Amino acid sequence: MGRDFFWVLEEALKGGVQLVQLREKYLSKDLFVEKALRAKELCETYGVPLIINDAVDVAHAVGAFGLHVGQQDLPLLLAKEQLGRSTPIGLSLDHRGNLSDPSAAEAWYFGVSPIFPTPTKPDTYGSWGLDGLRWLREKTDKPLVAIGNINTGNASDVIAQGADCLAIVSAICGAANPGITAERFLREIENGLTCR
Ligand code: TZP
Ligand code: MG
Repeated sequence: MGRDFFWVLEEALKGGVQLVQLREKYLSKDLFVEKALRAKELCETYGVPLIINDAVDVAHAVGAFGLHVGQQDLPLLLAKEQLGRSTPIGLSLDHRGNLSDPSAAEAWYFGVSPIFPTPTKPDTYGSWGLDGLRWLREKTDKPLVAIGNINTGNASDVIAQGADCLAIVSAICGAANPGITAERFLREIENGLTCR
């Protein structure tokens, strides 16, 4: 039995999480909107922006800060037309070739997806690894959000190799104390920055 989502979210926010992305692949639009509205309200209490994954209609309905799309989702350029040019949209890059796609030029940030193989999302194209992340860092100045099996043991390396942001599911949501774990991640980010 999972723990209450909003409890985990609030603990993580108290621990210092600075950006939240809500990813719901199996909820109806109505339930997604309901959850997103509550999440947005909670995030706002902590001054944290909410990004909606792969649901332009939900992002629009709740007035989310931004949207995230993957390579298999609604094309970024279409999402941009629907949301308006000022809404930030992030794009997952599955491999090096995605960087030269027209949509990449329009992305606000790149999800580096995944950095390491992860049981949370087994159906990935492959994984970037730290070498791939370094390659990407040299090719673009856009913010790089690393995702995939990031934990407190590898977070500082991922930052040291050029990631600007860490997107974390299991290591925070599955932690006994999500807040303390979020604080630990912030310290690891600091450690990683000193290694650059
Ligand atoms: N996209 C690439 S990896 C991933 C997603 C949604 C899941 C990351 O989850 P975890 O548990 O932090 O490895
Ligand atoms: Mg997707």
